[in-house]
Amino acid sequence: MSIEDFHQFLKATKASHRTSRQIVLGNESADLDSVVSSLMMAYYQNLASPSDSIPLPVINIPGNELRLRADILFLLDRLRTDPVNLTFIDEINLSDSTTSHTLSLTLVDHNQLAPHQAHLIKQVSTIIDHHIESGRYNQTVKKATQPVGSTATLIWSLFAQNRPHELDRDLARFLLAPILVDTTLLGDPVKTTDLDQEAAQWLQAKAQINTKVFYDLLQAKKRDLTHLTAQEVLKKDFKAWNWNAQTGGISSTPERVEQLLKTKSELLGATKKLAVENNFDFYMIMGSGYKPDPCRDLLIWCLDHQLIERLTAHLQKSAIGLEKVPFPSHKTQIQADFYYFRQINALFSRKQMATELHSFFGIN
Ligand SMILES: [Mn+2]
Repeated sequence: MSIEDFHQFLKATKASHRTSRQIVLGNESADLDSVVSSLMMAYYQNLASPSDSIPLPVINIPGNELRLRADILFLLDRLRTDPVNLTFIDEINLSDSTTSHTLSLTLVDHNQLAPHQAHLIKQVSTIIDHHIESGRYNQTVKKATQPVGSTATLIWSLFAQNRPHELDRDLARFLLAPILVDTTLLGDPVKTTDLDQEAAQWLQAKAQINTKVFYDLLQAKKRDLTHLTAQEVLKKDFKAWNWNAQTGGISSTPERVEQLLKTKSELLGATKKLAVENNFDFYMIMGSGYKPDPCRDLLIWCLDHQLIERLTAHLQKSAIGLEKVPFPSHKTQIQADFYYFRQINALFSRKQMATELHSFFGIN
């Protein structure tokens, strides 16, 4: 089997995307892991059940936002995969009440639907994911969830166990990319598990690639924010949640907020705009960088002063840890309803932060 079969498969999914009822849905941040995993999961389902209708991988962002994800474009290009054969969430209609009951959804790289997709919960039939389970599905939902470094590791495991020969050099590179990026070249002590190591080793043997060079190229693409506006930086890696009584979101950025403010002076305005547009009670920007060691800072927008007091007290006591530090004022002064912190444990990313928020706000 070769990459050409995969390309033919994508072409076929695109040709029938308007009528497809079997959807393989990635998460709304549409990061490298989510995109690779939804494409490869749909491909796997098709190989495993060729007589069923073709599963449609759906990238859970509007098509015009793919250009914000240079690492994904780079990887697709290396595989000679034409983005024109990808299907984005704005190209299909999941909300048509006359037909939505006939949908069958596989959730990839998330197990809780985004707030604006929460009405589709009854259509979820399968979940493959590495986030903490929200546990809101009944037992008929087929689940493969495990707290590994990336969902791509779990997809690899499906292929390795059942269809190892379908992964050629190019598809091995495709699956390897998110595993390397999400585990920081298998060096992140919080995220990397034995299964990630095993997956990477198996894939490396097929991929015939210098993994360090490959990783550095992907990271450089991911971290380059030069040509993006503040709003695009926030939308590049964005997730929202509905909790019991609150709604909120987190944008992750590969630069510290302190650095970003130097080049994107409209950052505070763009943050507030996105928060208001989404009716958020709370919106957090998680900045990350190296100085030279990993470090993170947080910018939080919140209108409710009591809520932010209680929340930050909770986070201060958690394993993540917060320290209130002066706002780095370059040209911009901090505005009312904004709060700025240094994150004490810089190894904890949005995945762990979301877990803390779920326990603080109570899962919906
Ligand atoms: Mn992931």
